[in-house]
Amino acid sequence: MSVQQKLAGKFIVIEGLEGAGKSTAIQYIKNWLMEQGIVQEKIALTREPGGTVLAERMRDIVKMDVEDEQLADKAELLIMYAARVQLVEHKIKPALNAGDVVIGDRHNWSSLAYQGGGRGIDLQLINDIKQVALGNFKADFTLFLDIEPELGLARARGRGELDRIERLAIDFFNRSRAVFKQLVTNEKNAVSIDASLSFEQVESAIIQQLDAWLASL
Ligand code: T5A
Repeated sequence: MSVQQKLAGKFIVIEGLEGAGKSTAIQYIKNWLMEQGIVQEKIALTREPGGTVLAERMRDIVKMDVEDEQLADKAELLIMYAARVQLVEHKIKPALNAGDVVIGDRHNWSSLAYQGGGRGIDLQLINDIKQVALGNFKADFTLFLDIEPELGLARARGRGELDRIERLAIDFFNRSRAVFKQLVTNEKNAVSIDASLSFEQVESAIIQQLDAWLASL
């Protein structure tokens, strides 16, 4: 089987805290795919929450500040899954079925980390919601960019104003990070990358991990 055939229909996800460098890493993954002979038209990029017209509206809701009304934690969780179902059903699955490679900027682990670890919602409840919403659908390969929350938030701050979630206390992100770390330990098709390193070092670690994953297919 050719490399292009091996990669066709694969869903690669990048996860991590704010400012870990996910958007930057997506470009590295895209370049690597093109070096493997995947043409640009066969590479689809998604972001969560978002990625469809309705899911982008839901993204606006979770990011917005409303005076005198807090978004309840479980409402936040359900919006994340509503947006995810829209994206998976309308964008990701059709692209994978057409043989495209999809690179996802965040996916299911973000809900476990942020709403589970950060907000303290029972992880089993989240897994149950995931099962109802998406069944067994999951990433083929996950790259977790691991970063100290302080450093990630400093990078995010350098980019502009922090949003409703980014302004939460550092402990929230420490709890989220702990869940990400647990998830990467338990999943065989996932790797952790030290995102505190330089651009060049992160890029070379990502390429090394992608090469190893490709060799395993
Ligand atoms: N959320 C999301 C949930 O709570 N539950 C969920 O289920 C889901 C899906 C989404 C928000 O929603 C939450 C999490 C988030 O709070 P978002 O905008 O998609 O928001 O995600 P963010 O993580 O906030 O996106 P960021 O743009 O902040 O982070 P990235 O993409 O990880 O970082 P990036 O690549 O933009 O880089 C940030 C800055 O750091 C620099 C870059 O140049 C940039 O300026 N940088 C580096 N600097 C030095 N060395 C490196 N190696 C660097 N790599 C990048």
